[in-house]
Amino acid sequence: MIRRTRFSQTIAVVDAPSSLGLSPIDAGHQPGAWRMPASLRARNLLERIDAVDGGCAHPPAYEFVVDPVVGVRNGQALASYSRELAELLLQVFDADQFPLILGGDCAVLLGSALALQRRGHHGLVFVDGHQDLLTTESSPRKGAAGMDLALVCGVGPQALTDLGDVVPLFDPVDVLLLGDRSGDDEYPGADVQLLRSAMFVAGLSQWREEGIANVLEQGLAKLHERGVERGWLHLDLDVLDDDIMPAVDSRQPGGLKAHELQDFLTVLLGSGFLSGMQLTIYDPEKDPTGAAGDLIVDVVESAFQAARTTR
Ligand SMILES: [Mn+2]
Repeated sequence: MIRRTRFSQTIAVVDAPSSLGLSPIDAGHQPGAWRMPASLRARNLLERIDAVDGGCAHPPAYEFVVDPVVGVRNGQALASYSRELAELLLQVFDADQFPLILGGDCAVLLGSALALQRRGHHGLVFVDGHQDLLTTESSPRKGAAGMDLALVCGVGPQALTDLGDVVPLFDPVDVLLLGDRSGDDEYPGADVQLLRSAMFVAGLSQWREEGIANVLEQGLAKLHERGVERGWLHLDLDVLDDDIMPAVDSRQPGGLKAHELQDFLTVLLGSGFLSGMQLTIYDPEKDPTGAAGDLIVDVVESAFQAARTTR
């Protein structure tokens, strides 16, 4: 059985308003994911989850051409930004608070992973509608937001894999890859297939067939056997159904219902496993009615509330 403890840590919201990992859809226009932190804060997120302000890691200027040295968009900027975000996160850990990072695109994972590595052996619960296992060879758009999982597991250009004291930042054996509905074929290459084969994988259909509590129990048991007692949650909001979360970079049909994500969050937050978490990819510019942004804050608020009252 999954451990059930009452979530009692102080949450510190950390802004990571970065679109550095995305490619521009409209020429000359920076993708709007960087607007997510301000958009969620304007909905009183901090008050609603009783969080403190953990500050902001401001990204360098967004460039519209692919970094010629790294072969990834904003490659060198991302390397320096990841170090800055990691420093901010380490301050939150030192204060014994629970960081909730508001991205930004999925490449903010590099900063989180770097900070976690400095705090011991951690697992990664990677919840995403995609696998983010693209490489400079397989990615047509050359955006790190499609490569982030490969990068933190050590596959990719050295400028973005060799950020810390040890490579990789996460051992793929310590990764739970959950909720994908894009399929393995989207991520060619023997190197990333090897990574995936080491991971605990449960895509959207398995999540539903087995039930998320069972899936999580198996995944956390695997990590427990390896001596991994703490971990990080990466939550790309594109894991949600396109009908309720169309305000994302890479849309695809289907996905989780809001209550399914909320149940998952409640179980995981109540398990005591998490050292912190991040929310990524919501783009307020693609949410003219504001309904998708409202939904995010509702789900997060309900999940923390339930985890705080779990007995
Ligand atoms: Mn993603």
